[in-house]
Amino acid sequence: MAIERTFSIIKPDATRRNITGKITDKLEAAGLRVIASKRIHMTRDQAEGFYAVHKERPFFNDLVTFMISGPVVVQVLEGENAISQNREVMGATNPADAAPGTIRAEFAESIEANSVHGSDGPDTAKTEIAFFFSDGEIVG
Ligand code: IDP
Ligand code: MG
Repeated sequence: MAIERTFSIIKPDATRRNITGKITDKLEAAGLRVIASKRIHMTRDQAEGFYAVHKERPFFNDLVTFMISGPVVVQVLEGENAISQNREVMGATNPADAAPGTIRAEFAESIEANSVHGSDGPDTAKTEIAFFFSDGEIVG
């Protein structure tokens, strides 16, 4: 098994409800280690850049507006198979489809306000980490 790094966002619906600790607890219980973390309020430009891959999707504008509606916590997570492990503990995009015990099953409000983001593969993990963190901010 490989030690990997992945990128996570605790989204504005979760910071608003003051459950960043509860979500981080789920990540840590799943064997993921928080090796970088900061609370930021994204600009529209940043959110549009981060989600550029979804630019053609019908929900893009609403998603960007949601992501800048409040602060978020961006994190780098490290652990065995961190990318798939994080996706597993996050649960399905739509909380209605998320497996019991997952973050989205327990905390998400809707398919949009679904509490967490997680990278979907090694290439996106690398790009997304570099989008928000410099090497010196990551302490493994
Ligand atoms: P993921 O976060 O599970 O990887 P993606 O398909 O990459 O899901 O979508 C990115 C984000 O866009 C989702 O987490 C969610 O916030 C939002 N989103 C996805 N599908 C919909 C939708 O059908 N309506 C509204 N928002 C959506
Ligand atoms: Mg995605």
